[in-house]
Amino acid sequence: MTHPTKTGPNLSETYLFISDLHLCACRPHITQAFLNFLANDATKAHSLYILGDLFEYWAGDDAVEDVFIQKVIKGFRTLAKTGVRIYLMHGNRDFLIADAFCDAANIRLIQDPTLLVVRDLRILLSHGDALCTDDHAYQKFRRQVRSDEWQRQFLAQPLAIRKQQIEAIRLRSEREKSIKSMQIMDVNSDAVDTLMRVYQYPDIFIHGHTHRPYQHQLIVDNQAITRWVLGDWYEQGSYLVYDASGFKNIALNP
Ligand code: LP5
Ligand code: MN
Repeated sequence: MTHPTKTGPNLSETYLFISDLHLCACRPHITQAFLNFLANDATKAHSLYILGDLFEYWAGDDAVEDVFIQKVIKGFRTLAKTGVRIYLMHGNRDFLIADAFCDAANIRLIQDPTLLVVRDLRILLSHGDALCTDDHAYQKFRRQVRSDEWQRQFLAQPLAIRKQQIEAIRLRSEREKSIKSMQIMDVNSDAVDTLMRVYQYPDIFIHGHTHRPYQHQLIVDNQAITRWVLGDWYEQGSYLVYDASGFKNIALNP
């Protein structure tokens, strides 16, 4: 759906949205694709929004010393120097990212959800995992690991121990995902509708997490809302662009 009165030629800036890159030293071609994206396509943007799961996992900000992380930080800093504003939202895999990483990378951390207003277009941004309310095991886990007390205790442990614990969770998560239905692992439509009401029916809702890129047209309480689901970067990079011609999904060369 287009919003002709709201996406006219008056919009001179370009906004980019990405999520679920799952960057990891174990996938060097994706890291390179991302660094290329930062050095090329992203330089044309006014703002870049990363809607969670930038990293495969984040064990704590003491990981910034890592050579691989330093490479990513350098890519962000170079982009930020060109004047592009970079915003990052936590995902379910990197919610422990804190100020040390963001300051080093010249990135601003934003809350999940965040309402972005461009001219008079209201764009709601989220990672999306909080909307998977049918996935009770995951939501229980989420409540636990998002508590301040749990995070304080977890982060008090040495990095190597934290990484070991994360590996155990990752294994269990993969095992459990293999027997969960696709429906359980998708966003719950009532949860989406509720969020749309809370934010008074944004024009656009953008999220990731499910790795099921699509443009959905919703009607919630007679209000039209476009829900964009962003793709992951496992096989190929992609981004959603918003500029004078509206919204468009762009796939990067593999
Ligand atoms: O990420 P994705 O899309 O593959 O899967 C998610 C849900 N899984 C997760 C786990 C992460 O993938 C891996 C861990 C990331 C690191 C976090 C850093 C700090 C935590 C360290 C903990 C020691 O988010 C998956 C959903 C799927 O999305 C679709 O929505 O289904 O959820 C699961 O599979 C979770 C299991 O169902 C339940 C796991 C229970 C683990 C209990 C461990 C108890 C210890 C907790 C700490 C006190
Ligand atoms: Mn996710």
